[in-house]
Amino acid sequence: WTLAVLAVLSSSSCQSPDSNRLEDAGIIPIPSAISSASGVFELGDDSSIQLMGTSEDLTRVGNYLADKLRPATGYDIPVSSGSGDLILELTDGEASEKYSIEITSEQVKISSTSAAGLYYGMQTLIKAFPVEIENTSKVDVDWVLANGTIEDEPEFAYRGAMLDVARHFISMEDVKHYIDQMGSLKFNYLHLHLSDDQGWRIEIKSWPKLTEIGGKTEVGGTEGGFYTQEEYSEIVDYAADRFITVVPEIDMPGHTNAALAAYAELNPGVNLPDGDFATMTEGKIDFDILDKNPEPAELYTGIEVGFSTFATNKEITYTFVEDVIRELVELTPGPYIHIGGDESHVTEKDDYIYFVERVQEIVTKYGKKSIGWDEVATAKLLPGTVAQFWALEENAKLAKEQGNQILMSPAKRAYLDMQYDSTSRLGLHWAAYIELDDAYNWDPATYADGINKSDILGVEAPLWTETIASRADIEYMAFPRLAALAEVAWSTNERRNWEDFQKRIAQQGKRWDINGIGFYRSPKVNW
Ligand code: TNX
Repeated sequence: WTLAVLAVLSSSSCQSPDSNRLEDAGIIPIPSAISSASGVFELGDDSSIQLMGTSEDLTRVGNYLADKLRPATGYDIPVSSGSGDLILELTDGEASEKYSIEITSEQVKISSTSAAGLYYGMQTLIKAFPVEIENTSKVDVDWVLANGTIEDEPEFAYRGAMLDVARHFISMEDVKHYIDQMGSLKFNYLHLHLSDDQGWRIEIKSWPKLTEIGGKTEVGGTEGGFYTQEEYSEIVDYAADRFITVVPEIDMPGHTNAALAAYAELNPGVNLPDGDFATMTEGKIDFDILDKNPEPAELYTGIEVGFSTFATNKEITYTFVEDVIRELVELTPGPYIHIGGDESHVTEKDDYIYFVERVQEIVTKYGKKSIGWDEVATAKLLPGTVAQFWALEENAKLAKEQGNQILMSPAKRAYLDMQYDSTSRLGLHWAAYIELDDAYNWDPATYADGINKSDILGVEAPLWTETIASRADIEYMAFPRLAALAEVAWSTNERRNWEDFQKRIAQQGKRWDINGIGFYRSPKVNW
C-alpha cells in the first residue's frame, strides 16, 4: 500500500504545485483577482479561436493570439466567428481596459468591452501557459492552463515607457522590439524623446536642416540618424496595433543644441529694427558684436546638460516651434505633445515662463494637450497640461495647485538609465542606484509629499541613452526593471508584494531567455 500512497501523492503533487495553479503562473503585472478551480484546460491540435463581436481590432487581437500560440504548439489554431474553444468576446457597455478570463476544462473565454481589454486579457493568457509557449519552433509540451478565473483592470490610465532616441539613435527595428515588450507588459504610452543637445531625430519638412545637420551625430561622435515622417508613422501604427499611443517630445527651450547647430537664427540674440542682429551677453544686448545672424552652435557629442537655449525673445523661434508642432500633430493621433522644459539652466526665468506659456498655446491651437517635465509647473499651466514629475516635489505641488495632473517618473525609482549598483557596466547614478526591488517597492500615490492618487495620471519609466548604444545595452538596463514598473503602473499597491514578484519575475526570466532578451540577472532573484 505504501507504493499506492506514494503513487497518489506523486500524481497529486504533479497537479497542484507551481505549474497547475493560476496564482503560480507568474503573471506580470499581477491581475486584480485570480481564483483557481480544479482541473485543467488543454490546448489541442483541434483548438481554434472564436471571435464574438465585430471590430477590426477584435480580429487583430484574435490573429495576434493565434500567431503567438502556433509556433511552439505546431497547431493550426484557425481564427473565425464560427466556433472555438478559445473565445474572445467583445461585450456591450462603455469601453474600458478591464477584462475577465474564465478557464474551464472545455474552453477559455476572455471578455471585455474593448479590444484593448481583450488584448490585455490575451497577454495574461499567454503568461498562464507553460513558458515554452515563447518558443518560435515546435516543442513537445502539454499545453495546459489551470482552471479558474481572472478579473483585471489597470490602476492607472497612463502606463508609459520613454526611449531617448536623441543621445543615441535607436533603429526602427529596436524600437519595434521594445514596443513588443511594452505590449506584453500592458504599457499603453510610448514617449519618444526626439530631440536633445546631441541630436534631432524626426524629419520636419519645413525645416530640413534639423535632420540634415542636427541628426548627423550622437553621443561619442558616432553616426546619428533620424526617422523620416513615413518611418515615424510606421512606429505610430506599430504601437497602435498593440494599443500603445505615441507621445512625441521636442525638448525645449533647453536641450536644443542640435537645432541651434542646424539653424543659426534660433540662437539667442535680438532683432534690431534695421533687420540686423545683435547677440546677447549675460542678458544684455552687446552692440559691439553686430551681425546679420548669430553663429550656429557646434554639434555636440558629450553628455553635459543645461547649456543650450532657444532665443525665447525672437518671433522666428515661435514660427519655428509652430511649424514643428503642426507637422508633428499631423503625424500623431494621440492626445499629447511633450514639450520638454527640463534643465533650461541658461534661459532667464521670466523668459522660460514666457516660452512655456506660449508653446502650450501653440499645442492647444492644434488640438493637443501638453506634457512637460516638472519644471513647466513654474509657469502658468493650461487646463489639461500634464507635469511629468522627475525631480522636484515642489514643482509637482505647483502643478497640483493649478489643478493639473502629474505623471510619476521619480528618477530615484523609475529611471531605467540608473545603474543597478556600483558595478553595473552601463548607466549613470546621479539620482540613485536602482536595484530591482527599488524599482518595485514604491507607491506612486504616496511617493511625493502632498501628491495623492487622484492627482496622478500615471507612471512612466524613462530610458535615457547617454551610456546606452545598442539593443543589448537597452535590454540590460530595461529588463527586469521595466516589468517591475509595469506592475507599479498597472496593479494596485495592495495587490503588489515583493516576495511574490521575486517568484514571478524568475518565471518571466525564463520567457526572456527563450526570446533571446539579455536581461540583467539581479542577485535579488533566484533565476
Ligand atoms: C536628467 S530627467 C535629464 C536628462 C538626462 C537624465 C540622465 C530630465 C528631465 N533630464 O536630460 O538624460 O537626467 O539620467
